Amino acid sequence: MGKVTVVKLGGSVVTRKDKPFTVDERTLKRLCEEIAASGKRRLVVIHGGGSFGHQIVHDLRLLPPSRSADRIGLAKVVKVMDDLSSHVVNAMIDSGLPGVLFPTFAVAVSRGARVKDLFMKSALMALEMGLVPVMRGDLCCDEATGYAVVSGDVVVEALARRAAVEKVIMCIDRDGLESGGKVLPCVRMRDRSYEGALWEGEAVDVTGGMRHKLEALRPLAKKGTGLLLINGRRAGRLLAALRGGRTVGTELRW
Ligand code: IP8
Repeated sequence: MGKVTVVKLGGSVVTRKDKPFTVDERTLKRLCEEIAASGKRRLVVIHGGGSFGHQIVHDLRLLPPSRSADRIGLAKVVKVMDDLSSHVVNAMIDSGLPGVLFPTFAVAVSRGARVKDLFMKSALMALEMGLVPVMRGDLCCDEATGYAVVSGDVVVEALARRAAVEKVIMCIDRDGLESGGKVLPCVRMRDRSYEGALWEGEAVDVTGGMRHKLEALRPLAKKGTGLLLINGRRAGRLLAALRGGRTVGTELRW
């Protein structure tokens, strides 16, 4: 089985942070078209929660997890993420990408917000059939806390533990990690020397922002998986990254 490329569509890229529960249709369409134009098909697409998931978890005060949390509230989180996933899958199909959804809630169990079990057989078979599995950050049943909000980056790492992933391209709403106003082309993860380049986002983020993202990806850097942060809001960068060409962004190495 050939190696897989993972594209993470950050929630801050595919939704509008100024408008809760609103998809950035134009950006989503363009990103899907860039994926389609790259010709890559051994792909898994993972999207974040953006102004859908983060907003509802925040509004309904579902974190930290509580045994007595309103069950309708929990169901609403999955429903809202289903809505966002459905936009992603529609945009993929419209661009000629055979996206099929594997909702994380249905295929994963977490323990302390880390993925413990991930049922991958159907997604891997779908990949072999030439389909493009779509997963996401999501609410999960959690062995320690009843439920947890698992970020898409944690799903990326869990997936890479179970499938041969050669490259992860993370589309965020910045050019990469920066120092002194300049994008850092490469950052070493071994000693967390990137800490000074992190920022606090302005949008509601219930899964811990950039710090949490990078922490989730550290084991992949250690394994030697190619990791690239690029700006999904700039046209052409995802396409260049998928083609393996040079583009503005930050490579994460061990
Ligand atoms: O945006 C969060 O996923 P992320 C998922 O990848 C929810 O951190 C439901 C907020």
